[in-house]
Amino acid sequence: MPSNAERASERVWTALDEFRIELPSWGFSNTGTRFGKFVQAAAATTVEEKFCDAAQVHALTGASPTVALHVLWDLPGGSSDVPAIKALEKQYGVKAGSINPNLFQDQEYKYGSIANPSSDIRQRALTHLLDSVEIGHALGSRDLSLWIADGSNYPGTQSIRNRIGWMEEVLATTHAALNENQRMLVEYKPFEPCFYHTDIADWGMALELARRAGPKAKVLVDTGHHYQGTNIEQIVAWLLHLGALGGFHFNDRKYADDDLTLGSIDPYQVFRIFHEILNASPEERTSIAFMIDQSHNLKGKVKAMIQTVVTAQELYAKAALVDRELLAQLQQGCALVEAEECFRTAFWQDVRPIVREWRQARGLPADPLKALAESGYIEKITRERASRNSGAAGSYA
Ligand code: AFD
Ligand code: MN
Ligand code: MN
Repeated sequence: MPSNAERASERVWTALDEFRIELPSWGFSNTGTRFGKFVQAAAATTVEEKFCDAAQVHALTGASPTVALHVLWDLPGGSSDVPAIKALEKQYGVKAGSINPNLFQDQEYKYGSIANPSSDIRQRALTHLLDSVEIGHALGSRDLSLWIADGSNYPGTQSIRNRIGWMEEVLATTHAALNENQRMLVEYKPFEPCFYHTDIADWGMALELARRAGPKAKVLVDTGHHYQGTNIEQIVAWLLHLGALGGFHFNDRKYADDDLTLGSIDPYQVFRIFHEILNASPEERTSIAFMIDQSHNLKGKVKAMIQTVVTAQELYAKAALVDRELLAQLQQGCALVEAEECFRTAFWQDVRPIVREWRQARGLPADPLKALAESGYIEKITRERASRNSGAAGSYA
């Protein structure tokens, strides 16, 4: 009969074996805030360099075999760029993951995209969405990841109600174009870039829009897209219960959508979210997309991405330590302190030794950040890319 410690160790190894988290292509290129951008010499300036960096992160962590693509930035030629992406997949050994349409930066989207009062602009947005569905289909990607930045800045300037109906129409038409292996993930965000109302502002709006679009539409939870104090793990439990959780964009925040490193501000919250996921059935878990959505404005891009994946693995390992059978009994019996101790003791445990052991058993470096430092990869890409990143010339994506 295995001891409790052996059972816990087995849960951690199983969890680490299943854990996958997708990398954002935009996390490797120069980004900034609305106040400016600090250009990094080693930042990726082409989609090939993004694949190269993603492949380095996956090689050192073993947990990131896919990279999310932003259609306008990574496939500026649309579907005609698919062969080039397929060649990069083959060359670097990481695959295209979720496809992210871009309905937030072109001038005609000033008053919105799929919620714009102009039917012509809504049609233009729909065409981009349908092109993105086609790109996803051609690349064999499962998820179309929709972030709609639409909204308004002042009361009375737009009909919130009319905009709902316009979004429903476009999302339903987009859903109808999905093939049997595709899904569309509807992301929500309370504010920014709009500051009075955002058309898809919370999980309830995203849920209802997804439901009305069709059965292949699910909700995407970006951990940075909630007001202060929101109980995100409760939202996760509800979406799991409703079969509506498509996945996550992971990052951390102190104040707003800060896109900080996952777990850097509130690791206990990530642990609680991961506990809800590990408490779900294996079938539910396979349908949940774990994706990083962060901008590393000051940290080195590749180093920050490896730090993020390592942190995610450690927090997932902590959540796996929870003896969920015992916890369920304690919760059922309302043994409050015992249940809390059963739960939080797992969070306090230092899992780095067991994660290092797992890494070595899987042929991975025990310390991915140390391995990166010793690899000379950062020095190499700095030499190769510095001239293209000089001054403000650094590309946004
Ligand atoms: C920004 C948005 C949103 C979106 C991401 C990628 O806030 O999170 O998912 O860009 O387009 O972070
Ligand atoms: Mn996001
Ligand atoms: Mn965001």
